[in-house]
Amino acid sequence: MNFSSLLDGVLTPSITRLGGPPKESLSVARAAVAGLSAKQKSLPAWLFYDAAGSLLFEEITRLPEYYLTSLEQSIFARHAPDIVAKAAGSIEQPLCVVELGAGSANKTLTLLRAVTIRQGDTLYLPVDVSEAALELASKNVHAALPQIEVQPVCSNFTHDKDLNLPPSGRRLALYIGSSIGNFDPEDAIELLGWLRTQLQPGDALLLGTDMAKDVAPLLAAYNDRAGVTAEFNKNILARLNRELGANFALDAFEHRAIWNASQSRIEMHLDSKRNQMVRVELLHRNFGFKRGESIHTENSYKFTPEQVEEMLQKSGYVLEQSWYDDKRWFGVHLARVVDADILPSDEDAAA
Ligand code: AVJ
Repeated sequence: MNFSSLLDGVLTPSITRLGGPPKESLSVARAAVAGLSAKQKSLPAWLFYDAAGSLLFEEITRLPEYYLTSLEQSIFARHAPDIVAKAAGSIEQPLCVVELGAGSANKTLTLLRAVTIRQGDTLYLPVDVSEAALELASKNVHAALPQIEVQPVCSNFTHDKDLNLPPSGRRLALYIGSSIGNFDPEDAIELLGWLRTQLQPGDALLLGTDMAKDVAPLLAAYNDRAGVTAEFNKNILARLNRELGANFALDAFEHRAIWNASQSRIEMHLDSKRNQMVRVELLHRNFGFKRGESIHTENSYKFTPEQVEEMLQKSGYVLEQSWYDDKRWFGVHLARVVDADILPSDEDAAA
């Protein structure tokens, strides 16, 4: 196999890159082999977000059916000053803001504005796997709030060891947009637990979660009438065509989004419309699909307030306050990093 041409990335010097140059295409190849060889075929949801997929997701956030982004934004619009004040607490030190999966940072501007109103300026560290997204984030934040110092960090934060956050001062970590919903419960706790190791007691985490609700609006949000979500879903196959020399016929697969009640999650699948064989040139492999056989591409968990509290507590935080929209469809939760000494031990938990 020869991936060398695909691995040549131009490094942007102003961006801190953790874990060396991206072995992006190697990861894509590995994920494709593993996922397409399994009995229940699957592809990991992070594969959605290449340049085309990121644009499609932006388009999804503007769809009338996709309430998540607009409701979260409405919560920020209404409560940002309160959220920031609670995050800072009684402490006089300025807050520094670190954001996991920052993307273009457009959805963060309301919160950042509230921070600057409170303390004049701030250090903002957007963390993202995509360098293109980080460059956009720097531009967007600089244009809207020039007093903010932006220090982008290019990292796949699910794998990298250390974010190297500034050692002093109180930090506000952001993980918004219900991105946490893409992880199975155990993995979500592992991720938030890792984030906690990057923070200090007293630091704050602001977590956005889509809440459990009637099935109808959930299904509508992932089966939009304009078909953008279907295109977003199929982009995962288009990406394998582009990057791995696969020959997926996009019209031979059908977008399917269903509600899995027992797991409290939306699942997205791509169903093969017929018996077919797909060649993936760079893997030197063929993959057979039966008619109706699915590739499971995403889980999007929906939470009760109790589940949010439990997830945070198991990851080493204490939930301090939640803010909701009027329908309680979306929640924004402020949690505090607790001292390791006061965490319940395994024995306590077992007792
Ligand atoms: C970015 C993970 C929050 O799960 O709703 C949108 C991704 N998938 N439409 C979500 C997504 C289908 C989105 N998250």
